[in-house]
Amino acid sequence: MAASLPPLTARPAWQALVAHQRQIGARQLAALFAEDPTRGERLTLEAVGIYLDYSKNRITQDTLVLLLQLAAESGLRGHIDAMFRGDKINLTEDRAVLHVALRAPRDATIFVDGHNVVPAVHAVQDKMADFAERVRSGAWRGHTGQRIRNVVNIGIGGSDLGPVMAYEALRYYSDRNLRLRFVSNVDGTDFAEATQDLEPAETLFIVSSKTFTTLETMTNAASARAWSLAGLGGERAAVARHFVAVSTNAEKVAEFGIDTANMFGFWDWVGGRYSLDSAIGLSTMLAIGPDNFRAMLGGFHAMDEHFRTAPFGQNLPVLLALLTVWYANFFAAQTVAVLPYEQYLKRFPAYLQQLTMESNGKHVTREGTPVEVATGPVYWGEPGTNGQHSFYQLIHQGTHLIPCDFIAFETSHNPLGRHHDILLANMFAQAEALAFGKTAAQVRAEGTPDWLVPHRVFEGNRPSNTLLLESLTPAALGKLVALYEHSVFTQGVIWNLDSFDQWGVELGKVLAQRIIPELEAPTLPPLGHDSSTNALIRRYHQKKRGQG
Ligand code: G6Q
Repeated sequence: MAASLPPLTARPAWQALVAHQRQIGARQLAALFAEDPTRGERLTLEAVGIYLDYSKNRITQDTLVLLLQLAAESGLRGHIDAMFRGDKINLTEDRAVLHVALRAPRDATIFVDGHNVVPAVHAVQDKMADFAERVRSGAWRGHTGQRIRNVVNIGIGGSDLGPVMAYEALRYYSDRNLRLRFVSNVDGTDFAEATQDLEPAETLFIVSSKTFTTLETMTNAASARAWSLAGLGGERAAVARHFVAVSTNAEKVAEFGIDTANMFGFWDWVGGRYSLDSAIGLSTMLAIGPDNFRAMLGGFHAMDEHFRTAPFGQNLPVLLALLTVWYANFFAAQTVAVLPYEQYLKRFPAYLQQLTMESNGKHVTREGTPVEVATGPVYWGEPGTNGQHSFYQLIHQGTHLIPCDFIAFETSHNPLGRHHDILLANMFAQAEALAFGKTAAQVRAEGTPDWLVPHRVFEGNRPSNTLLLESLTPAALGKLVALYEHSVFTQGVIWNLDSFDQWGVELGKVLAQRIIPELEAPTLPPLGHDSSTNALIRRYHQKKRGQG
């Protein structure tokens, strides 16, 4: 499919966009709004419960037409169909990419290698629900007969960021009798702090690892097992009551001492960063209960269907993706700020960092040739209004163009006095200030002395999207995550990337495996690294042995 397409920069729409950008790139948002008083209502899209206002982007109707043409010329329709059909679109790992199957309804059929995967997906979900109910009701007891009050998820990367983000996002729906903790870092501090106030007899560990070989997770799991056994009288049988696993690797799970009856499986066609709604979401389900978890999956599915069926001009993920490409490639914007005005979404930017950057941080195309243009931008952000008191300065007056995604909910789960109005007023105000700024004349008219005027000028013309949803329900979270998943997919299609591999994380892992024994050796072995690495290892080793 992709191989028969002309290279990206040779596509007619690309060339037209280059010319178009030269014409309209410097146009001011203020002028665009002045020309068309309906712009703020026209350049919006409402679908599956999400209202997207994209009017504050540096685009005209022609820009949209050309971007949509670029999507068509990039074969987006074919790529979407290929993903939903279960084709092995993760070329470098020869795998299907079917996170959409994880949220497909029971009666759907999705085939991988001639085999319908949907029944197995639902069998795992049912098993998770049964287990979650038992823990939540107190039917599942610890080794000494005590009720489970603490659940610690041990996992990293895709086996951590989704669960922790979803737990924080849906905390309002969580059972407050269960304390959820997340341990990811191999830094012993993470484990020590997460468990320092917990009772082993009341603590259940979920070891979440697709491969069950990840160094950090297996190191933390071993420490957890030792901690658990030490607190429970050292009986090996205790492990079965205090450890469950989420993995695709039954052999390794059994080797660790976890009863495979308490293992929740998934499949190689679920990428780590796309696994939140697989069994990797077990901690989320324990926290919010199976019904809420299923409602979240319903939200994901609603967005999947929207993405699969809506015409591209009315397709939320496609529009978001095309706008990202527009700024990344035609304005050389290197980053995107994601700014949720919702405290419960405090880990959402961190989650998106992995989703976006591990997916599209690539330097070669699917065919292995160097990319011709910049690919995945750096995603970052913090909840508003906190960010306003720190880095917004640079977004407003710095020299970098930083497109922003503002996200908010019309109602709050914690409607406290004036708080929500103040919160939303701030978000609307920030988008307004970014777009329209404040001219020198306006600043002067306020009586500002001349020497201070340049410092107080806001150039404006800084683009943003605003996403408004009604309330941060489980379904809303599912829709929001799927929106970004499919936006990332669409960007990857335009750039002709394999958005589903992550070879860039390998080299460091391999080098660490070589250095670990060097650090652990009682006497320093001969070192064969570069002089900087050698010196660092030598220094650490000497300090550790008290010789420094
Ligand atoms: C995500 C990556 C990566 C992965 C972790 C954990 O897409 O593949 O972040 O999730 O390395 O891997 P395991 O689940 O196998 O421990």
